[in-house]
Amino acid sequence: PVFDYAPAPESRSIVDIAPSYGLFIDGEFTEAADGRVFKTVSPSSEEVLSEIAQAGEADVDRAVKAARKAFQQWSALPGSERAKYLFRIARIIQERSRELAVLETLDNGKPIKETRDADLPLVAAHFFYYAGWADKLEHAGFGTSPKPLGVAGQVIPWNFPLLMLAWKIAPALATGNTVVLKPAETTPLSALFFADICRQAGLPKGVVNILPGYGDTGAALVAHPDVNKVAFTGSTAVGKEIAKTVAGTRKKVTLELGGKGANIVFDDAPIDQAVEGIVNGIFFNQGQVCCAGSRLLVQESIQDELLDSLKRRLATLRLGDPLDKNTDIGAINSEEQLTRITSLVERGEAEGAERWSPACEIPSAGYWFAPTLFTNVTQAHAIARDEIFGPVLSVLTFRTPDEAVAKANNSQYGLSAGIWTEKGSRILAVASKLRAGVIWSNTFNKFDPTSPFGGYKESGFGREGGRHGLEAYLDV
Ligand code: TXE
Repeated sequence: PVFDYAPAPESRSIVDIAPSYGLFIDGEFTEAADGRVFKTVSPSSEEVLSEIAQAGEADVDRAVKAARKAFQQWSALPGSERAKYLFRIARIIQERSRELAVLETLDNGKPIKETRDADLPLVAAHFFYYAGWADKLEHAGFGTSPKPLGVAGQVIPWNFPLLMLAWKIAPALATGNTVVLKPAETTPLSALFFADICRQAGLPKGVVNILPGYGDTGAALVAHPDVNKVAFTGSTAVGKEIAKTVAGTRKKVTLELGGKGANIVFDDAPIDQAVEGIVNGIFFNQGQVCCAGSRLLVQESIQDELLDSLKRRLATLRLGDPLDKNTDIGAINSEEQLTRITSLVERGEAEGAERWSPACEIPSAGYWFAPTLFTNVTQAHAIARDEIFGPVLSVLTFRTPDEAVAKANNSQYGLSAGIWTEKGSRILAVASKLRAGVIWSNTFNKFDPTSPFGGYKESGFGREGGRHGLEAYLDV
């Protein structure tokens, strides 16, 4: 075979591997060409977790060259061989999921309950799912012989560091592409741990390259002339810049950007279940979720009853140490993000909306924001239009299904929506009129690798996940 499985090195602990973290290029951890480093801190304590090599333009070039070289052989492997590597990676992720969950929680600030029970199982599931496609691409509905694009330049955010990595890397490798990925500057650790997993799985050198750094590193990667495909998840502002950079080149691009999801609750909805869905919709990951249900649209006749139950439920949420398995609300990922949330919330108050939070103790160190509810919100308010990306819910009301649809669609974004009602016919009627890439009914924030995900309008374009997610990495 072109590539033989390298013997798996002994599994090492986070403590052992942390000091050796560098850029991961051509199968090796290495320093940046200009020797630059940056620090990553724990958002819940502000302690420095690690000092990380910071990739510059020369490193981007080196990584793209390594990925180009590896592409020749990786793309020529039979799909069944590529599948073996992906299955192997998926299994190692499962075996090392406790270490990964702790590392992700330390670096991101999200509760261990979430990294352990949501992020990590989904990460492994994505690799298993796309491993299954690797030898069946002829049957994916894209013609008899779809071809990989080449080198994929991928830039990911900090809200689901490993999961976004899995969404990007698993389909790219399954389809025969090679990858250069830039994790977010505040959460590079789990991506580097993943690099170690690639080594452990014996993945051929250069197939996956990881370049920690800031926005300039991402910009250099996107602009590199030998990158064939750009995949980005992040802010709408940066997404637009990237679209400009790739315009006029032959690069393919997918953008997964912001959102302002409407969670629509009709008067016949089971209230307790809806309350759980609302809480999950906006307080999961401290609301730092692109498809968060950040606008609650409640039918006027049940507003009082629903808000009473919601407030009672919010009073039971536990905010604090993300490594405590009973914690519901962890830390905000960075000081910058906390500042953004705070300023939008202040704007909401200044515009006359009514602010409410349950009593809760905020730790003295770290970046924290209490669960927050805004009532008396109108569509003109900034907190009803702009993505807050924090644990802040804006409550609006409606009287008729048509009004609910009109309000839900009155957004520059179109990523997610939720519908709560006992009537199946109403779910179908309302869903068919909503301009949102994912619509949940009687649940929220449910993810599965088999389902495509992506946005309408300024939420981006292209789909990730499912069979559709293969297309972004293929010439068909
Ligand atoms: O995003 P950025 P930020 C939204 C959310 C949040 C806001 C700002 O509303 O409050 O964006 O977050 C890299 N070329 N979302 O500032 O800057 C950057 O290094 C190439 C929604 O963190 O877009 C990081 O790796 N890359 C979202 C990634 O882009 C560039 C998730 C995201 O950072 C770059 C995150 C450039 N010019 C934020 N500038 C979602 N859709 O889930 C930065 N980057």
